[in-house]
Amino acid sequence: MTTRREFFKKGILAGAGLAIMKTGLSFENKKVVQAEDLFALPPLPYAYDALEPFIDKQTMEIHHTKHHQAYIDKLNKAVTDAKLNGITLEVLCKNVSKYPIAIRNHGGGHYNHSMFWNSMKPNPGSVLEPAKANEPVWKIGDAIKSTFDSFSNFKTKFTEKAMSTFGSGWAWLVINKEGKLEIGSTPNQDNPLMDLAEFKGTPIIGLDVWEHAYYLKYQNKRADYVNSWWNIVNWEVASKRFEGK
Ligand code: MN3
Repeated sequence: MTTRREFFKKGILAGAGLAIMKTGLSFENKKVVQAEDLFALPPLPYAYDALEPFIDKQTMEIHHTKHHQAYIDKLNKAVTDAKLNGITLEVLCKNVSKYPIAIRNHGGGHYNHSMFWNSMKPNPGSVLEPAKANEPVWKIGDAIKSTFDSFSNFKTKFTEKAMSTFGSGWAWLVINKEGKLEIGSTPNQDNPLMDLAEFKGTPIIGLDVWEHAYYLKYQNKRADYVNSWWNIVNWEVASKRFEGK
């Protein structure tokens, strides 16, 4: 089995001679992204088909290798043009109002997708054996229950937010400045870390509601995609983020 570190080293070796990247990615231990030069596509923590039947292999592959890669390529160009090489993704988001719009769009795109991949996990099921119910436990489970009365109520509210996000954007569960869980959304590739965002906080989970995230399998039926996504939310990772780990 190739670990993420080994995978990453191989990526570096493949790019040897280009002298481009030294990028680490770990939402789990709060480092988010450390970029000393330019950004690189983080490997998925599972196979492209691992989220079937909820998100199909083709969507995952295109979303990761084409959409996410395009945000990174354009971000690297924008960072280089603005002579911001070495900036971390988190610092970039928190000060985004000072930078060109390309940095907002593509830096947000890189942050949001990196977080999105890590917010999901496989939960395979079949006609004979349905996927396991995926309810949050750990500290995030307790916090959701105390804030929203029940997981079911939270799910309804989050789903409504995802459904009412007009056009392309993201639905989020964050810790707000009062230290409470809160549901909100951001347009385009904005996120709640951004200084110019209307909805601010520390992201715990984010759901991509751009059509490219679901159109191949679900066409215009965003509700079916959102309902499926609940099966594959990685609550363990969400709880670690919530606990500041
Ligand atoms: Mn996307």
